[in-house]
Amino acid sequence: MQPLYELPTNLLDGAFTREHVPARLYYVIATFLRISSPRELHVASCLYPRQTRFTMANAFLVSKWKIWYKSLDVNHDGMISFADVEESRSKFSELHHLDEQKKKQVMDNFEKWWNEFIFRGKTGEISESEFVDMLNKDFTTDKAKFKKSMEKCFDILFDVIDTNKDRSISEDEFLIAFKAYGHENVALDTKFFKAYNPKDGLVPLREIVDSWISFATSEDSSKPDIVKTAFESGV
Ligand SMILES: [Ca+2]
Ligand SMILES: [Ca+2]
Repeated sequence: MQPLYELPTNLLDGAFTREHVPARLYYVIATFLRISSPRELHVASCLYPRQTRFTMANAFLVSKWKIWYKSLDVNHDGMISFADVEESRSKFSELHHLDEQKKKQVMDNFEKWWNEFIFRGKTGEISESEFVDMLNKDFTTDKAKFKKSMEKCFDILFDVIDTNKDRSISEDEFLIAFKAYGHENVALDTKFFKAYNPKDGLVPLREIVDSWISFATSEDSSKPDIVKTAFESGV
């Protein structure tokens, strides 16, 4: 880890005084960490940028978050808002011809999912940059925790999409889900589904969930990304 401010090495064994470091850094470190020796300052200055420096996920991952944002704009008005929640859950219930009890469950589940993973405590509209910033903040703060949260996000989402609960996604379930989310081009949706190489018309739920976790969390552009490829083809 690179320190924010490199102390001259001949100071490391000497006394630490205000003159040795920029005033702002001295203030931050001395006030909040209550340290007095140059060695402690050196350690602290290594930790300091972790908490305060603006870091960003790589361009590959950011480009995928932007694709994800666009894919969630169900009514295609350029913004994510509660109208997208309403439209996706109503369409989903209609297309599956759900009875009243199941429809209510789906309505509640969709809303909970959007609130927890997309709106994240915000109300009203979310712009693309707000969405990317929120994901980036969680990603750069704690990658393992972010991955866990994305695992939960897609486990829940595809558990709802797997309406017959056989832990597989059929072509029908896949197409209805994508139509409900405003992706109405059946030929492209079908091509997307076929990219998972379905066996007997089914793809294991785990495989689809894993592809989305990778889509939302992986910075490795050398690995093919099935979700990114599909959306870039026009899904
Ligand atoms: Ca919208
Ligand atoms: Ca199923």
